[in-house]
Amino acid sequence: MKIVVAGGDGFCGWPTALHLSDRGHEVTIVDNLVRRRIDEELGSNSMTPILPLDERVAAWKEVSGHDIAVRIADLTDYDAVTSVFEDVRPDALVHFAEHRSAPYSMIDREHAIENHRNNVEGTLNVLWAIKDHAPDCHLVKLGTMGEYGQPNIDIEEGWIEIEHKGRTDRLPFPKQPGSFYHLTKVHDSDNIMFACRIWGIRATDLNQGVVYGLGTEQTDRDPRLVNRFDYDAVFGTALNRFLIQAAIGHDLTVYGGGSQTRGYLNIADTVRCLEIACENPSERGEFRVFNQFTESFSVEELAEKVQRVARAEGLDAVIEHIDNPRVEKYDHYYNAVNTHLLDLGLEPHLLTDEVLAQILAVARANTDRVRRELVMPTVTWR
Ligand code: NAD
Ligand code: USQ
Repeated sequence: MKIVVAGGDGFCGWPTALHLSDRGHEVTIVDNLVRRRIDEELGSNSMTPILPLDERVAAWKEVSGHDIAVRIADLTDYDAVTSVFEDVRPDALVHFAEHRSAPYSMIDREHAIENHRNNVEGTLNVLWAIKDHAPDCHLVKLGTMGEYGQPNIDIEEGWIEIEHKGRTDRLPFPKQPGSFYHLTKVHDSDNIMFACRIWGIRATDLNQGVVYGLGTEQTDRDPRLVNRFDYDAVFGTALNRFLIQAAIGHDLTVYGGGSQTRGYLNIADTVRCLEIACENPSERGEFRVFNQFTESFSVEELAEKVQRVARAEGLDAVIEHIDNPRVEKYDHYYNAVNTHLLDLGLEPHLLTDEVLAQILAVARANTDRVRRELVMPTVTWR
């Protein structure tokens, strides 16, 4: 298949582009490199030294023999988006190309608006371009489990059957997101669902949980293919941060009570989920939702797992409960359905001590690159 990977220079997009290319798909990466510019804005960096995009792609060609085309383009530039569709004529567009950090969206009014502009406008452009230039193209869009929030009922995959005053309907599952970033995903989902209904577009919304790890079968083939590994308090995510904190001798930063529970998955499963979604397209007019995570944990459980594995290697890994910079629920019910991807063949990489030890080893090999002043959170929700 001809597949565009928008956001293909990012943490999920780069290994997905390699994985799809390795499986024989004709891959084009579209990225405006804004994530690298945000590193400059925040004074942050990937813990792993990542090469410029053109050099990464050249290294992949050398290692695998496969070409990946690159278009430096911004999804909020409609002319650029339409020219991608006209030139590539993709069967599927995998859409990772958004600002993805909840704290980044909560820095101030300007960042909240920029998050909405970038994410909602970019996705609207993609929808209009599919309608006008590639009506059969399957949009595979990254949403997030955080769209649902933490309701006191089971979380279904996008839709829920409701009986109300003697009548029933299949309705979009209620959304209670926890940041302005997560809200952009809700707006995207609504826009995509509407476009499917009125224009007959085919789309899959992948409500992904928090991704951990960094390596996949493809990125591990050569050091030049290494994935980015965020550890700072703005872009770093819980489990990866705990592992890096253990590696540098920093206390593990559990926010507040620690009972906040989320769905998680290994980056090795992210790339496989994207392959499954692309190779099993939704029908024309269908807005399909998959909950893309494999296991659920509280942040306290994650910190305890990291502590156990780190202590076995002689590291301190003290768990510290710090004031929660966010506004979020503790001790909440959490039970989300995730059967669609499993039914289509996903075989999860589960969070074992061995997996944790492998990620910790990469973190320990790169401690000299960590800027310790970026580890404690500074952005608050209040
Ligand atoms: P990332 O920030 O590492 O990568 C995003 C990429 O998109 C970057 O390379 C960036 O330069 C590019 N981009 C952003 N806006 C763009 C635009 N307007 N035009 C072109 N390129 C643009 O993020 P990630 O962790 O790889 O996440 C990818 C997607 O998956 C996001 O949509 C995110 O919301 C979603 N997601 C991520 C996680 C996670 O834990 N990382 C979990 C659930 C969902
Ligand atoms: N947390 C800590 N300590 C830390 C960092 C986070 O306790 O040092 C807690 C947070 O308070 C939260 C949980 O860990 O309760 C998850 O936070 P996170 O920063 O790991 O992830 P989140 O902000 O939810 O965002 C990440 C990605 C985002 C994606 C989302 C999936 O950055 O792109 O959409 O995971 S989900 O959580 O399912 O919405």
